[in-house]
Amino acid sequence: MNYTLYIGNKNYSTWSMRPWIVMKYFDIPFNEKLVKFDSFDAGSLFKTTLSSISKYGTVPILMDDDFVITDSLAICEYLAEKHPDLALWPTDIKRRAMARSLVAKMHSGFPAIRNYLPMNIEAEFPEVGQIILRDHSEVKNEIMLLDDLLSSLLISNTSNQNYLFGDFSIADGFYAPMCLRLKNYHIKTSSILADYIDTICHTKGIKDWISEALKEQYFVVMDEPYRLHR
Ligand SMILES: N[C@@H](CCC(=O)N[C@@H](CS)C(=O)NCC(=O)O)C(=O)O
Repeated sequence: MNYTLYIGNKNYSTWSMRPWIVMKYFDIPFNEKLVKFDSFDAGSLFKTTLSSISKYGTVPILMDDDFVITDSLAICEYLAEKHPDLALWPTDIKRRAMARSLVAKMHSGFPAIRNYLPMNIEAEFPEVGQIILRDHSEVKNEIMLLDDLLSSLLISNTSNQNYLFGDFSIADGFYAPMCLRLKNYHIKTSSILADYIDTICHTKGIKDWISEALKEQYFVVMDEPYRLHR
């Protein structure tokens, strides 16, 4: 087993962040290949670099020797099966089903939060957060649902670990980028969720992703068209 994980810019790429932090948290060794975003046009450097590896044209991509897996969730499921000793999912069957439901919700849901509050780890946007909440009730509604889903799990947690299902799992890996969005746009949450966001920001692996995102010395014009420098 020889893993290589292809990812996008750490500052922006929520999808890349998920398997990366899961692998770091569980000490699964891998080589990292960062393919910088320039644009997502067919002729972009990003797309042409990926085209020799996968037809899907997105990151993350995991290679296990020469076997290619695309999609953050498929990658995490593959890793969970390859490393059954590591409990990447909760060990109890019902809690595992709950964790998978929650991850499925993140994988295909929360479109308004994704659209209006893109992850940008090195920036703080308190005013933008307020304007988005004022003008887009769909964002507000999704944040209320998110808070409700996560805090009801956290409040019933009897473990001494402050993660969604007690010990850190793939579910936390999937919700970590959401925590960083809420933090950077200064979105007010319940105190239970605020504590969880703090735990996430200080979690092994996630701390490294954040500090490496802060060190990236470039910004992406398609993401921040009005920016002049970083
Ligand atoms: N469902 C995919 C989504 C991956 C995805 O959209 N990645 C973005 C970067 S964060 C990408 O590569 N976008 C290129 C494009 O949309 O053409 C996953 O979970 O891996």
